[in-house]
Amino acid sequence: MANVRSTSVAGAANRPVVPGWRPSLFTLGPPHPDPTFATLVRHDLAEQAWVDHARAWVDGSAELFERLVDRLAWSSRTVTMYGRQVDEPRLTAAWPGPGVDPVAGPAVEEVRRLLSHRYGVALRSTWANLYRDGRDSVAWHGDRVLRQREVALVAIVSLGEPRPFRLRPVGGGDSVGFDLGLGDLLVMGGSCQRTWQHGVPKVRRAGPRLSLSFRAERPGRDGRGEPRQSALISPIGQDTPVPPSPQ
Ligand SMILES: O=C(O)CCC(=O)C(=O)O
Repeated sequence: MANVRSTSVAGAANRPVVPGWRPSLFTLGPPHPDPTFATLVRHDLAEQAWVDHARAWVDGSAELFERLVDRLAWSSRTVTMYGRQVDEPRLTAAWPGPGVDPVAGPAVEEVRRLLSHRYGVALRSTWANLYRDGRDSVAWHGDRVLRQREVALVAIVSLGEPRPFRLRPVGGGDSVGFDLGLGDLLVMGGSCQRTWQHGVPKVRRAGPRLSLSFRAERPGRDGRGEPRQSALISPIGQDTPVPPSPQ
C-alpha cells in the first residue's frame, strides 16, 4: 500500500463525530469475546489463502465501540499515493501494547489472548481504525510487511455498524465480501496477504464502524497461523466446533 505518515492528531479529548450511531439492542452489555468460537466458519480461497469468519463473536460490542471511540487517541494520517500526499479517509489509533489496556477494560486483551491461543501466534501488534461514515474507506491492499511472507495472519474485530469488507485475488478474478460489524471476527490466513488484496470501499450510506486489527510480528509456532489442535478445546472444557470444510 502507500507510504503512511501520521500528521494531524485528533486526540482523546476530541471525540470523533460518528453520525448515525444507534446501538442495536443485541450488542448492549459488558463486552466479551466467545471463547468457543461457536459461530466460526472457514472459507478457503484460491492460492492457499483462507478466511475465518465468526459472526457476532464479541458480545456487548456496542459498549466496547463507545469506549474506544471516546478514549483512544485518534489520528488522521497522511499517506503518499502515486507521489502525492493525501489524507487517509478514516481515523487510526495505535494500541499501547499487549497487557497495557488503560482504555478498553479487559475485553481487548481477552480477544488477543483467545486469538493468539487459537492460531498459535503472538498477536502483539494492534491498530484501531474508525470509519465514521460511508465516505471513509481503505483502498485495496495486502498488508505491507506481511505480504512479503509466505504465510501470515491478520485478525480483525469489527464493532459498530456493518460495512462491506471485500477481498480480491491479486492476479484478477472474482472478489468475495463480508458485511463486518456488530462484534464480527474475520481472520485472514495462509497466503492471503500475498495473493489477495482486501479493502473497505466507500458506500453511499453507512453508520460508523471501528475495526481492531491484530497482527503477528513473526509467523506462529508452526509458521502458518493455523488453528492449533489444543486451541480447538475451549478453556471451559467444551468442545469447540472445528471449522467446516471448504465452501
Ligand atoms: O478496517 C478493516 O477492516 C481493514 C483494515 C485494514 O485492512 C488495514 O488497516 O490494513
